[in-house]
Amino acid sequence: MAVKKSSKKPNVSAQELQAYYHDMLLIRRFEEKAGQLYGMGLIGGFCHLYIGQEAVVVGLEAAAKEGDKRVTSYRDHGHMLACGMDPNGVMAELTGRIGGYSKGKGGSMHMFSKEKHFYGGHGIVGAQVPIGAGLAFADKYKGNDNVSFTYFGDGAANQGQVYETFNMAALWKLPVIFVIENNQYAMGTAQARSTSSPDIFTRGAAFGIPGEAVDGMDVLAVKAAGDTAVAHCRAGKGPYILEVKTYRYRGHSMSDPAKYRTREEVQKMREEKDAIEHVRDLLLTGKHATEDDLKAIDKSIKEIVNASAEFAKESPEPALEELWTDIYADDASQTA
Ligand SMILES: Cc1ncc(C[n+]2csc(CCOP(=O)(O)OP(=O)(O)O)c2C)c(N)n1
Ligand SMILES: [Mg+2]
Repeated sequence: MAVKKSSKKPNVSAQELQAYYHDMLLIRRFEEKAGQLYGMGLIGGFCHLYIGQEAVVVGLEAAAKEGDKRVTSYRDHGHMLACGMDPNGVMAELTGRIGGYSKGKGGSMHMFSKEKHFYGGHGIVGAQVPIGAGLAFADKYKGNDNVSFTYFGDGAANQGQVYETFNMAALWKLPVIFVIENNQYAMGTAQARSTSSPDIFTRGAAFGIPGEAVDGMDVLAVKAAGDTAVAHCRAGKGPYILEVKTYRYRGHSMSDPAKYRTREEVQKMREEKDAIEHVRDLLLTGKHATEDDLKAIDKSIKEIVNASAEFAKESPEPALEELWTDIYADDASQTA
């Protein structure tokens, strides 16, 4: 059983690097806009921003193929955008409008896309972990080689259901990648105050599940680790754990004053470790893009994000009758 700290890096093309830059910046700008709309009172309820963690989901999506599944927690907007869901539909859901992915009835934490194989969006800490194993079970049962990316946090990694899931996933050799997004805090609690051992990636050892720790501020390292994990799962060898070390710049949710850490700590991460700046540097120093190319990417992203905000403001609120729809499934087909 391998438990190691990863330092592999893939060879990537200029196009791939530019795509990572684009996708990470789209998430960041989209979330900044969501933060603004929240401040203006246009988004109600919970809103957990992913800013700072963009390299995790973008690196792993680069290792995915059509038909792979993904499921995550409430900090989910980045995952939706990275797997190709429509920014308009995500933003309109945030503002509670009919044009949103759940017709405005789900909000930030409850969006889904069967087309993109995105299974939420879960507000209960750790609840998505057994669901991720269930998705992997379905693929194994059907006999394809798809994998399930099951994301959860460092805090969720202390939940009992995670270990029940590890047991079943190992026993049945399910193609599930357990992605622990270790952003160092669970709400206001630092990892050292809640977690008995710092190396969460070793937690599968008792079940024979290999794990590795990855620098989550380096999209290339994440992509390389994702490739390893995916190859393991597609080969029928069972589950794999990736502990991706990352950092969130904003509060736990929009209502968090973040008194449990210093401004200097956040500033230092932003200045020294920012994942988007890292790719920007790689693109410029490697002459894979010019300043003008990057400006053009920034401009196109701004247009997408502004359009999504406009769409989200203009889309009507759901009609009252929608209270009674989408409660029970009409079609419980086993073959879909
Ligand atoms: C079962 C359950 N317990 C407690 C909560 C309250 N809660 C919401 S988020 C959170 C912290 C989770 O931290 P982590 O797993 O590290 O994820 P992060 O927010 O850092 O992405 C807690 C305790 C909850 N939603 N569900
Ligand atoms: Mg956390």
